[in-house]
Amino acid sequence: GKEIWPRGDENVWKDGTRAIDKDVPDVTKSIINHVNTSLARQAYNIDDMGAYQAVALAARDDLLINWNETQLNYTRKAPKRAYYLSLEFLMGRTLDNALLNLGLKDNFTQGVDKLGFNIEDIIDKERDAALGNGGLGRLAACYLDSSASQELPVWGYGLRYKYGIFQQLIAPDGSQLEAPDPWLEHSNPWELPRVDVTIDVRFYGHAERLDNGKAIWSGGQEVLAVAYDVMIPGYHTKTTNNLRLWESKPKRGFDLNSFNAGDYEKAVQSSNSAETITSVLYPNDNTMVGKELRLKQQYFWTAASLNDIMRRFKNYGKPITEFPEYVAIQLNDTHPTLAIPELMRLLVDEEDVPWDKAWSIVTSTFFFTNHTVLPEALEKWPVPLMQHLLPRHMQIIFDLNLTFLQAVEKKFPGDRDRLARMSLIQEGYPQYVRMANLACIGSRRVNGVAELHSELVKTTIMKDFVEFFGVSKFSNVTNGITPRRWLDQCNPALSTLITETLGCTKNEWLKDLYKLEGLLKHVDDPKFQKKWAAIKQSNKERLAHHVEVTLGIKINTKAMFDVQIKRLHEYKRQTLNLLGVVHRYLALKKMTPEQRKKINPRVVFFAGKAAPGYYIAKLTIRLIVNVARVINADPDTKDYLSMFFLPDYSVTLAEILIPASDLSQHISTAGTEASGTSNMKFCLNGGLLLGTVDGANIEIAEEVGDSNVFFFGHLTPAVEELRYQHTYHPVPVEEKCPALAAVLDEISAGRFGDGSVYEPLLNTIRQGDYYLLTEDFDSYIQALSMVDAAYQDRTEWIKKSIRTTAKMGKFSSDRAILTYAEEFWNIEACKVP
Ligand code: 8GP
Repeated sequence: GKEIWPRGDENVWKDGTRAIDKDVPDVTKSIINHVNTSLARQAYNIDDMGAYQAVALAARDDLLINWNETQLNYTRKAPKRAYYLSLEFLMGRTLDNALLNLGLKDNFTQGVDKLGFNIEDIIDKERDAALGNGGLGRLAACYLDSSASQELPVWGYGLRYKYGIFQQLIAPDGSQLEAPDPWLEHSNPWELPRVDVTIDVRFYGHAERLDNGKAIWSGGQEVLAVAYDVMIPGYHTKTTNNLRLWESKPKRGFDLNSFNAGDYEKAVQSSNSAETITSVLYPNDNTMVGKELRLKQQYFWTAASLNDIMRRFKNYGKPITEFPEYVAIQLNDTHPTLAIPELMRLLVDEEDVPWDKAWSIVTSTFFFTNHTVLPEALEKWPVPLMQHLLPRHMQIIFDLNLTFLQAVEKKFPGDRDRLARMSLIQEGYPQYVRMANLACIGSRRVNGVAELHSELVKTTIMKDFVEFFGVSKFSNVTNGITPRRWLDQCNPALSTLITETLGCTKNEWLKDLYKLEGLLKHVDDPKFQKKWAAIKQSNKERLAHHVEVTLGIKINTKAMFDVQIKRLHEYKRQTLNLLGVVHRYLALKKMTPEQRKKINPRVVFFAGKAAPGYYIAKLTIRLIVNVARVINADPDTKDYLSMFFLPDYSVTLAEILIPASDLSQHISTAGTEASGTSNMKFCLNGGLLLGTVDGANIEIAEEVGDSNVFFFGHLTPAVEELRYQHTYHPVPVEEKCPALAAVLDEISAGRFGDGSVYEPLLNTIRQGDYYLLTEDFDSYIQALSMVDAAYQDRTEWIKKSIRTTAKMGKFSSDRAILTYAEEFWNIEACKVP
C-alpha cells in the first residue's frame, strides 16, 4: 500500500525541519526546508520528482550565493567583458553538473541518503534543456562551462524557447515522428525570471532619414523582451557566470486603442503574435530555412542583447568611444549578424556618434565564427522581407554596402565580378542580404572551427575577403569539449581511475587536460589495462541496461560496440554506415556456422534526429529501423551482428552512449564536417575513431598518432573533381563499386521491406552521388576489416584506447576558450575574492 511515513528516518525529517540535530547534515536540512516551504509539500508525500525539485532548489541556493558574488565583483572591478551570442545552447541536465562543479556531490549524496533517496535516481528525474540542434549549440554550452571555470567575465545571450528541439518518436513503419518538447511544463528551478529586466524591441514601422546618416525609426509593433537568467557555475571556483535568455511578451497586455474601439479580437491577436517569437527552436541543423518568424527571432534576440550590453557599458561611466575596450561580442555563426547594423543604429541614431566613428567601434567589437561551408547553410534573407520588418537596418546595410564596395573598387579597379561576389546584396528578383558577408566586414576577426575547415573558409566562401582584408583577419580556433561533463560526470569510474593513476588531484587534471599524458607511463601495465577494460565493460553494461529498460531489447555486451550518433544529414553519411552493415550481414549469411564462429560479434548503434522537413534524412532513419528489424531477428546471424536505432537522441543519452563505445564513426565526405565535437568526446572516453580525413578527426589523429585511428576515404582536394565526374561522366554503380551495387540491389529487391519506399534514398547514390558513397565504399569496408583485425588482439586494443585518452589534452574547451579570450577578446580572468 501507499506509505504514510516519509522515506528514510522520520526523526531526521522532523529534526531537520527544526534544524536542531547536529547529526543532520546542512544539505539535508536545506532540502527539508525546501520541501516544506518552496514546494509546500509534506514529507510523506515526496516522490523522486519532488525530491529532485527540493534538491535542485537546495543546490541553487549555493549557486545563487556564488552568482551574486561574481556579478558584484564584475560590477566593482568593471573588467572588459565578452558576450557569446548564440541562438542555441544545448545545455542538457544541470543538477549533476552543478553538484560536481560546486564540489558538493558527496555531500548531497549523503544528504539525500538520510532522507531515504538515491541521488542518481533523483538526477535522473531532470529533463534536458534542449535549446539547440547539435554541435553548434552544444559547443556554446561547453564554452560557457569553460569560461566560468577559467574565471573569465563571459555572459551568454540566447532565447528562452518555450519548446526546445522536438521529441523524436518512431512510428510502427519505422519513420520518425515529431512531438513537441514542453520542457518548461514543470517549473524550471535553474532559471531566474527577471521581470524587472525588460527591453522594448521594435518591428516594422518607418525609418526617416535625417542629416549625417542618422534616421528616426518609429511606428510598427513593439514587443517586450523579458530576461531569464541561468547560472553557469565554474568547476571548483566561486565564479558563476550568467546565461541570459530572452522571452517575448506583448508590450501591453493588449492594445488599448483597439480595445476601446471595440476590436477585442484584434487586440488579443497582436499579443499572441508577440508571444510567438520565442515559442519554438527551429529544428534545422546545417541548413537555412527562410521563415519570417526566424528572422524575427534573430532580431528580437540581438536587439535585446545589444541594448542590455549597451546599458551595462554605460553603467561603467566611460565615453562611448571606449566601447570596444570594455565589450567584445562573439557571433556564433551568422544568426546574430543583425547585431552589427543594430549597434550602428544605437551609436548613430541614439548616441549621436558620427557614422565613421560608429563603424570603427562596431568593427572593433565583433568577432565571427563560421561553423560550416555547406552552401545550403549560408544565410541570406530577402531584401523585401527585411525592408518590411527592419526598415532602418536595411538602410544601414545599403549604406554600409556602398562604402564597402567603393573600397573594393579602389583596391581592385574595374573588377565587376568581384564586386558582385563581395556585395552584401545578392542581385536578382528578389535581392538577398548575404549574412556571412555582413558578418565578415563587421567583425575584427573571422574564424573556423578546425584547421582544415578554417583553411576551407579562407579558400572558398571567404576567398575574396581574404584578398581584400589580408589573411591575418582569418584564423582557426579548433573546437573543444568540457572534460567536466564529458568525462568526470558521464564516466565517474574512469575519472576516479585517472585521478588514482596520475598522482594529482582531479581538479588539477580536469583543468589542465594535457596532464592526461601521464597515463602513457601505464600503458603497458597489465593491472592498469585490466582496470581500464573493466570500466569500459561496465559502461557497456550500463548502456545495455538502459536499452533493455527503454526498448525491451537484450544486448550482447561482449560484442564490439560501434556507435554513430549525430544529426541525420546526407553529408554525415549515416547511409554509408548502414550500407556497410548490410554488406556485413550479407557476408555473414554466406558463411558456414563454423566460419561465423571466428567473427567478432558487433553491435551497431545509431541515434540522431532528422529535420522534420528533410525527406532523405527521414527516409534514412526508416531504412535503418527496418534493416535492424530484419537483422536482429535472423537466427543465423544475430549472435554476430545486431543493430539499433535509439530514439530521441539527447545530451543525456550521449552521456550514456559515449563512455560505452569501443568504436565511433565520423565518416563525412571529406571537407564537409567543419569540426565535429563528439569525435573528441568518444576519444576522451577511450573509444577508438573510425573516420574520414575531415574536420577535427585530422587533429585527433595528429595527437594520438595514425596507428591509433582508422582512416579511410578520399581526401578533400579530390572531392571537387570526383563530383564533376559524377555529374558529367557518370559511371553506373555496378561498374564503379560492385560490392555497393549488390547491397543496393538487396534493398531494392525488398529484403528489408518494400524496396520501392527507399528508391529516392538509393537514387541519391545511383544518380549524382553528391556525397561520394560509391567512391569511398570499398575503402570503408577495408577500414572496417582493419577494425575487426585490431579488435582480435584485445590487449593491443586496450593500449590504443589508453593512448587515445592520454592524448586528448588539446581538445579541452578550456584551451579553446582561452584562445578566444587572449587572441580575440583581450579579456582576463576576474577572480572572485
Ligand atoms: C556544426 C558543424 O557541422 C560541426 O562540424 C561543428 O563541430 C559544430 O558546428 C560546432 O562548431 N555546424 C552547425 O551546426 C551549423 O553550421 N549550423 C548552422 C549554422 C548553419
